[in-house]
Amino acid sequence: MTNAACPIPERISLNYHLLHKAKVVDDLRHIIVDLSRACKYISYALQTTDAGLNATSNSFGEEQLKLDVLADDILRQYLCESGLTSCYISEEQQDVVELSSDAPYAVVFDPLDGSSLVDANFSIGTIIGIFGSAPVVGQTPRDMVGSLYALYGPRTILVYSTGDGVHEFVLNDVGEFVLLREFIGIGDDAKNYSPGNLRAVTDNAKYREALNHWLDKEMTLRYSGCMVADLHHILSKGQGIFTNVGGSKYPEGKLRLVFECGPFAYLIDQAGGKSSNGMQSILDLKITDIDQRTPLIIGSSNEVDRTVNALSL
Ligand code: FBP
Repeated sequence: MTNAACPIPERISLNYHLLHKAKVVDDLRHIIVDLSRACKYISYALQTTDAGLNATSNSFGEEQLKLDVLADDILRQYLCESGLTSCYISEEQQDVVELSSDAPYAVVFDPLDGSSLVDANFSIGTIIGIFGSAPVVGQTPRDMVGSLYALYGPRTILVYSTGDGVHEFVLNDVGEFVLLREFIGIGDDAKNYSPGNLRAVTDNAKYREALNHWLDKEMTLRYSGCMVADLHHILSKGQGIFTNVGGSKYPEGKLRLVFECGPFAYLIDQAGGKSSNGMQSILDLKITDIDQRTPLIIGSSNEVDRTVNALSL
């Protein structure tokens, strides 16, 4: 709605974009704005809280950093405040957390992806997926109504899609996410590669062959150990391939379907890229368990196809 009283603002806020560009229903706009507020507070916490290990551990037996626990709690607070969340699944919670059964959305998230890197001051992030109904188990990532991530680096970035392109925002000096780029695209061919779970090459000969192909082609290695940063790099450069496939330590690869691979498969697909578990699109994988892992090959579509053939999973 623009008229003399409401001209298009100079800086496009996340709320404005959701209302006037993505044109999503009010409830979806509100929960995304609430989630962006949570990410803003996580960003501030990273800058102001020490990164010491907490005494607790999560359901996967991983030691929880204070910041893991804090990020999880901030997201819970904002989901409760939204009044729009029926339940949520978090990497830091053992089971589905029920909030209000008559609320419209089920939310999945990794509150602090790459948290083991925080003491090295690497960029880390938050990954969030939004389903239009519960239960999440039994659905596929393609059933999501939106996906977003925050990247806590030199600048705090938020990227979202609700099914009409991928759009990037930056947290400004007065604490508002303002539009940086709309309709981010990924080209079909890759020049950069991000090979995760590289320990697997010792017993996965086809992964070693894939790695050798990238080395022989003198492609550019870009890998930080944080999925959010590494996939944001692909979106920022408009090309690249990211992999995390199985070996003896992680037979299905290290990454979880529900709150890591699914939300990124949604975003990368919306940007014109592709994802696969080696046999089919990540988007079409049925969610059978909240902590199921899946091999992930994602990024520029031609390189995904070539790598899937090379791995012939
Ligand atoms: P956490 O969510 O426990 O941090 O693990 C996920 C992750 O850190 C991803 O962000 C990253 O892509 C991957 O693990 C790194 O795996 P690897 O160390 O095997 O390369």
